[in-house]
Amino acid sequence: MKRYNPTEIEPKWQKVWADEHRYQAPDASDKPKYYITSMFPYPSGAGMHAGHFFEHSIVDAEARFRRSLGFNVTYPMGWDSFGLPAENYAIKTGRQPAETTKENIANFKNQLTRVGASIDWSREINTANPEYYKWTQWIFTQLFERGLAYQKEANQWWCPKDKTVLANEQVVNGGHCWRCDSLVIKKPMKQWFFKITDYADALLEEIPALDWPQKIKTAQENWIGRSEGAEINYAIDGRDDVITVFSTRPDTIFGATFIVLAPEHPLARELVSDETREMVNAYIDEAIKKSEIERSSENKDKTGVFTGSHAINPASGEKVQIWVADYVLGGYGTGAVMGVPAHDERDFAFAEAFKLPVIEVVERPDNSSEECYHGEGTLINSGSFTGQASSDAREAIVAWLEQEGHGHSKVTYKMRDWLISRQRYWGAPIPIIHCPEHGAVAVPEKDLPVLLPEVADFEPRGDDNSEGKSVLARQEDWVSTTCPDCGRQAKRETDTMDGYACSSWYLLRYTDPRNAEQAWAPAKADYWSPIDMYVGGDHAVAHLLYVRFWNHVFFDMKLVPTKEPVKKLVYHGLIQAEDGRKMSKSLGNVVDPLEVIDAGYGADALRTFELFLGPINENSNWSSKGIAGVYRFINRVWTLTQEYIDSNKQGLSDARKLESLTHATIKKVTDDMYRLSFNTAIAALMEYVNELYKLKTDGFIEEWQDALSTLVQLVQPFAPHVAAELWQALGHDSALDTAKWPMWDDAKIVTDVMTIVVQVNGKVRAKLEVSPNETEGVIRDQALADENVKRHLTDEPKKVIYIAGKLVSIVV
Ligand code: ANZ
Repeated sequence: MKRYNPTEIEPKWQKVWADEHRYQAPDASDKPKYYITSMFPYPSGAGMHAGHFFEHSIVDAEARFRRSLGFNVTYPMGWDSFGLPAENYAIKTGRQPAETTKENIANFKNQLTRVGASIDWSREINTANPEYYKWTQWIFTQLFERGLAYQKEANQWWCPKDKTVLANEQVVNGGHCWRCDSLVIKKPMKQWFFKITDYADALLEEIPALDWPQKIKTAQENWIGRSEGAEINYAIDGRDDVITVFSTRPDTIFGATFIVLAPEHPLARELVSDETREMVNAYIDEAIKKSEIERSSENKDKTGVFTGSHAINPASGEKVQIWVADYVLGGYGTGAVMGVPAHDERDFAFAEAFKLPVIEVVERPDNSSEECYHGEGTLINSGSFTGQASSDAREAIVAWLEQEGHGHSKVTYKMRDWLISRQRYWGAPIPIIHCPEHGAVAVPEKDLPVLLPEVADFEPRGDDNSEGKSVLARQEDWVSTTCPDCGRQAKRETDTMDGYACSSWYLLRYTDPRNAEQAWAPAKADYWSPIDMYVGGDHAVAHLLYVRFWNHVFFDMKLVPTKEPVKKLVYHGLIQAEDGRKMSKSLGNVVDPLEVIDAGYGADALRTFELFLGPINENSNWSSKGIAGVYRFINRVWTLTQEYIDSNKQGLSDARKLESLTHATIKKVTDDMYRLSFNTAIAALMEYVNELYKLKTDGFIEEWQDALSTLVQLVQPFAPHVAAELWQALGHDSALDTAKWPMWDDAKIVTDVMTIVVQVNGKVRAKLEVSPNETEGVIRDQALADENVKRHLTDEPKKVIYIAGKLVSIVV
């Protein structure tokens, strides 16, 4: 008998698949399409570790499953190669990013090939390739023409070490750079932004209908952070101008006893008197250095300074003090608030600290003991509005303010416009030319791409260049150009685009990756969009929001068929090291997948093992024992099949039982596959193999051909190489990839009953009669639904343990 030798069969099948372009999907087919991929990697120097392979094991199992269900499946792959990580890696190794990126890609590609992923390589893309970034630039110009890309001077987070501007989400751990952990500072600079706020409502509206994990949908909602309220003008005592505040509780206006300006507020330094000037300026200088997270932390002691000026509460007519305090943020609302200490906790803490008056204006319920009641109730101390319910008064007060010219209703968003420009080398140059006559002019399509020049020295050096521009500013020949409108001497924009721009449309480029005339042909996007399943395991809130934003814009441009780009999103857990910690080079606990494969386990065992570890959305730990166990399982599949092939098929095993077992397994595995419950599908296959070994003692018969062919088909999504080999060995001429997923027939599943005892806290409370093929979930549900069991469930069950075929034990 032939021995199982993955080292021999895996490269053989990988070659067949590559030579025959087996996984190349046509752009038209009478089959329904299925577009699946994972969030594309940035090709780092470290390569992928076994944890990264988890993602591809998931995507590939699903891709192979869908293929055999009869879908036209594409599983494309590409490289997110522009951006800081690649550039920093190149700087660290003292080499050109173009060169190191190329090497890293080759390494990643080899790894993915060795794991047997059924990738449609005809669609491979690389965001740092001019053929690709030409279109990233083109999209920029389209956004620019639509007023969705603009430049403005803004205080930006600046990392003094990486010498680049950072977006809010790249400032972490209370004011540190996400890449190098240096303390970041604020610096005023002219920056490019995409106007994502124009799409805030549209993006919010579509969230409920998305087939995405709730956790991620909530994160998107919070990021957008829609607040309904009002802008209210407070006249400044002794001046002609006003302070506009944003409040979500205009109904509490009679309780507004002070005004607070953010340190960044343009009036903060102006409303001072000779006595307060020095203190206010010193306070502001300190405050603007702090991070927003630090400033808005709930339990931080409130700090602030009185400006010396007063404002008039438009409702009560009372004079109130104007303060500057860092708990009010410059970039949110209007950067000014009305302080209502009786009903807002932050204002309450502030009033306590500085002995400011507190006026209750919403009646609190009798049982409320909070110092500061922030709920709804009947208005008190509120002039003619006294006696109204606060929720009704909200509208009435805004209507009154509007009538009197003191304010209007207003919707505000937490989300800011997307800061896109980077002062770094390794990115797509922003396709703009600055003309002394015409200002910022988009580079015409015929002149795209604006090639990133090759430069010997690409290290950022903020010091020789006080404005903190990218190294492109040093390439004088490149910078100097002519205006596309008037032909006069002009200068190129020297900022590059944030890597998020490249990754915001790659899913569409996969639909038409070689198009030299267009970013993609709308007809191809019509066929493939939206993506049916998108798999990721990172905190991808920003990425997912940007992908959605661009797709909404493309929808408005009639370039894509749907507003939303991603139908189903799957979020997977991490495979951690054997020690339970995250795999990381610095901890020395990284498992190299190629080493595992080369050690003789093979890719099939590696993939199957990773999916067997647990539910895909949970974290699990690597286990060297575990992989040995899974290897044994695959070996048993091999041996059983080879023994059957070598046998005379004249045995006496029970054909009916064999068929029943097979059909029950198809049913269970198919159901699990649809639910992406790969670990239970693999467990069912192991169980099936155990049962087959028992039956085998009576000797093989011809009917085993079907049973083993089915086994091989069901194993294929997890262990495609051994499956392909055994499929051929079983005498099938056609490729396993094109074979139809097996169907079960309920009539063929023998339903003798088994009795399951149900215990509650150790006492027998029921006996269930169930089919031996019944799934665990159904048996548990039946146990919990039993009338007598329910009577003894005094509380929510703490634990429900199922011992297969015997017992359900409920602990309350
Ligand atoms: C008066 C008031 C009374 C408020 C009350 C709340 C409760 P969200 O839900 O986050 O939008 N606010 C407005 N602008 C601010 C800024 N730049 N920095 C810090 N706080 C700011 O919260 C809106 C509320 O947060 C606004 O409503 C304002 O306080 C405060 F019983 O106004 B409120």
